[in-house]
Amino acid sequence: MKKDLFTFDDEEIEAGRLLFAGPCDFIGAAQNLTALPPISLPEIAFAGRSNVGKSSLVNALTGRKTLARTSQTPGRTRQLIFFSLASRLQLVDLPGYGYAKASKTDIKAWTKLTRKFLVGRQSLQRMLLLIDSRRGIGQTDKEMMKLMDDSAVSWAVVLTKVDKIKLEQLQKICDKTQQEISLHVAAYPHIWKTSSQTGAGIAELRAHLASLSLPRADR
Ligand SMILES: Nc1nc2c(ncn2[C@@H]2O[C@H](COP(=O)(O)OP(=O)(O)OP(=O)(O)O)[C@@H](O)[C@H]2O)c(=O)[nH]1
Ligand SMILES: [Mg+2]
Repeated sequence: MKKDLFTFDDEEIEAGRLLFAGPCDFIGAAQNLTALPPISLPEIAFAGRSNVGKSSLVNALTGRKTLARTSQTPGRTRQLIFFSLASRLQLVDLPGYGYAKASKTDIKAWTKLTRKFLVGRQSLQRMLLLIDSRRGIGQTDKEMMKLMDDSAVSWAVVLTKVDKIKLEQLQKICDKTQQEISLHVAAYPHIWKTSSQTGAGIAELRAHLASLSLPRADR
């Protein structure tokens, strides 16, 4: 019998592995709403501050080192980038927010695009809000949470870079994050703890995302 919703048995872990080991195709990049690919598959979007590790997480999940472009320079991903996984699930790498050097015009354009995407994208199953486990939730993350709540989009926190902190620090940040998300109606109750570097938590996140995907065509 399953212990709880967030523990996965071997079969579920394998389903996740299989989905993410399958073909992964670049669908397109959009800088504005008219350039979005048509709605076709259930979608998962990766949001978070610049440099939090969104593109790295997409790469770690799909086991491809260079699928999503990562960089040392914050603010690298400036478009919404779409990938299709075995025609069963679409991943969307969003531009990061909170980049200190971004101009007001850039921030305005980003907020408008993200808001419109959140409100109008019926295929969006879940937003993953990435939080750097060393920094915790900041002001811009809170604004993002509000934006997602207001858009009635279901979202979940993924802590990133857990390889960089000690276990007790991780426990503390989890407790604090749990307190914050309990205030939000649209927040998923579980916090994912991941490292794109060591692979920690990646198999579980794959299993979870597989449960949101379309079933395999050969079933
Ligand atoms: N140690 C460690 N470093 C990581 C991890 N994930 C990402 N990084 C590093 O963090 C930096 C930023 O990672 P990206 O994946 O480009 O971040 P991003 O959120 O896509 O950034 P933007 O596209 O600018 O919004 C890179 O130097 C990565 O190598 C992790 O799990 N562990
Ligand atoms: Mg990126």
